[in-house]
Amino acid sequence: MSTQTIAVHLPDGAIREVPAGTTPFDIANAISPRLAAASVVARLTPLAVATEQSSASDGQTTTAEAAMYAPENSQAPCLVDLSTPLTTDTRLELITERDPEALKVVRHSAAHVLATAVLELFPETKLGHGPATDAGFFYDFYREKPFTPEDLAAIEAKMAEVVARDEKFEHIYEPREQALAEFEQDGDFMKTHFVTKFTEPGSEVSFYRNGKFVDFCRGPHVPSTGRVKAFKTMSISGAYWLGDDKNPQLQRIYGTAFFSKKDLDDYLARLEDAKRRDHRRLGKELELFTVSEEVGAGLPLWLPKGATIRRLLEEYILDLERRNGYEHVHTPDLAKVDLYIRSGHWAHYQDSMFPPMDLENERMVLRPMNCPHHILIYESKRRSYRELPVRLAELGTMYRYELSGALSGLSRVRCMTLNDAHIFCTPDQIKEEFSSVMKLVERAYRDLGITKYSYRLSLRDPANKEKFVDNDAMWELGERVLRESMDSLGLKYKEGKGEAAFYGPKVDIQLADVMGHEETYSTIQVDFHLPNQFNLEYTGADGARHRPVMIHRGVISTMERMTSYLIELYAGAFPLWLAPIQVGLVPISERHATYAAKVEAELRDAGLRVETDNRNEKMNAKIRDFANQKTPYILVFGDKEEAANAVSVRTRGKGDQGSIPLADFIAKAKDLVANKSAEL
Ligand code: TSB
Ligand code: ZN
Repeated sequence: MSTQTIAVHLPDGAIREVPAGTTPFDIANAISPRLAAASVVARLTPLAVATEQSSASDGQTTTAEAAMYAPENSQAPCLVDLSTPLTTDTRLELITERDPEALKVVRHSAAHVLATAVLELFPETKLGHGPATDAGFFYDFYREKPFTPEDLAAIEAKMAEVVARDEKFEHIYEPREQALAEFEQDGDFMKTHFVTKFTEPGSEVSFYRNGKFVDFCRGPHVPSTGRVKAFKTMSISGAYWLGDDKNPQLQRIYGTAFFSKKDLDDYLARLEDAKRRDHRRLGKELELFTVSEEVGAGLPLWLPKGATIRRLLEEYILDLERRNGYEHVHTPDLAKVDLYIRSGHWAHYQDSMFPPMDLENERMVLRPMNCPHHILIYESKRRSYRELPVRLAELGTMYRYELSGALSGLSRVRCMTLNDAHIFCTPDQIKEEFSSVMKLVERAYRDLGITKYSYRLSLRDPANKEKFVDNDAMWELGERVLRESMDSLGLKYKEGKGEAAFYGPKVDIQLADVMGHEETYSTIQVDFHLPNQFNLEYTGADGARHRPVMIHRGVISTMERMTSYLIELYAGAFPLWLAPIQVGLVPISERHATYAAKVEAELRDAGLRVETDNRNEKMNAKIRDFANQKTPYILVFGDKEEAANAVSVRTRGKGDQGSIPLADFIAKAKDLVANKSAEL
């Protein structure tokens, strides 16, 4: 061990001079044993070799560890084991359970614990790789016999033993050629592949050992298996080795891990909740939509009840727009390729478009966006400044070639109808228009019952010239306008680099599902590009020709995506105004069919959506079926109700409310619908 001294800079500004070889754990322990026990890993930022300190101490000895955590004089921070000997001057941060990166380390260590358990129970298994993921971890295994659910339970129990043994994670090195020879001899084809691919000939290869288990791995890891405190195996799925169906089929075991049992339990509860709300499952159960292999992936078919919800959304938003100065137009779903060459879609957005159709003497393409069509409507006559802003809106259907792996129920589809509008205005009008769109969004969210959302300022990635129009001045201006607009409304936002539209920056409104996964719903976009491409003009007060600015905006997103959100938000139990069937009628016996017809007619007349269950079934079975469909009101009636012109009301979530006059029920229901009430 060298007697050389190195300087370790701590986050509070303190500098500790310690002998080279001291570990982050030693330093934590010297500060306080409690800190040492709470630390999971350490973050090192090697100090520049060129700084006075490091050249003075000549702290450039490159050991294998140093090469791992400081490749080629890199000053990028990196995570290392608490047991890593420090060899150069460095900044050091001890990472405790509060740091989200620490969770990744725990999960990666949990993957090693999983592999340890699998090899102890099924020694013939060959190992693939086992990384941490956003939701936990997995490990890929090759074994001829598939793992059964009982095997999975046994593996989880064995993992608990490995954790209880509290084996140290030791970082070790082996010459590459020796490691390869051993893997090859054992038939470890996947490890052989990884070592060959990811390490250099002649190098020392990094491994981690806990107990008898050794894995090719760069780390870092928690100090010992005992630190994997709360974990669970989740599922098994199949995947071909290297994604090639000619290769052996692997079994991927998924698991998750947290710092505490409570965190794990919370996560599992959220997962259950997500399953209960899953719009794809509810879409089937409540007969809202279906997908057919014969039509194709990402092209859902709306069943009558789903189509009702969609129509209600459409009517709602068209009306809101009409009252806010929008003019509705209709334009076709396709156009000539040339239109998109001119707009820039062809150059920047082609990957998301379906390929063109070559016809007799023209090339047509399904539109991926509605903007060019609306631009041509703007252009269809001379425009004066007095008409601006011109707000052209349409429930515009568009087609995007989304990757098949990204498709999901109604939330990500390939044929979608957007609540779209393009506002053509003067530069002076941008902020005011921006603010009115924001107000529309807030109003719509209030009516739909959406309360949790966040704002994202979506910017271009200046390095990506393929995806974004190349015009620095234009991007800077758009970005400034959006920042100023958000600031003047006092709205906080995060930034998303590379999330802009190809023609300009946008403010996106993000909604998260139960698992915290975010998607963009509403969007407001500032565009100086398309008005230029199409030489758009208006006559100013000065009589001269000026160029308008475009604002692209969608208030309630696509009908598909918004419906998926509402299904999950309400777990299928829609507020009265959105429920496909608002009232279910249950005549107690056949004798009451005439009264049923009368009740149904009156409710329909009042604009309510009704269904009568005239089957020859028990009353309770009929009630149960309506309840399973999450019908807001179930009205039951027999002789007594008929004689009194009344109905017995069962309210969703509240149960039997007793008998009331039919007219009173109708008045109440109409009122709740008119107010878009969340309560029944
Ligand atoms: C707002 N030209 C603009 C428009 O004028 C535009 O198309 N913007 S967009 O590309 O951001 O799409 C608008 C919205 O459509 C998105 O914010 C998102 O909510 C929704 N959307 C996008 N792709 C899909 C998809 N594959 N499935 C369902 N909805 C989608
Ligand atoms: Zn647009």
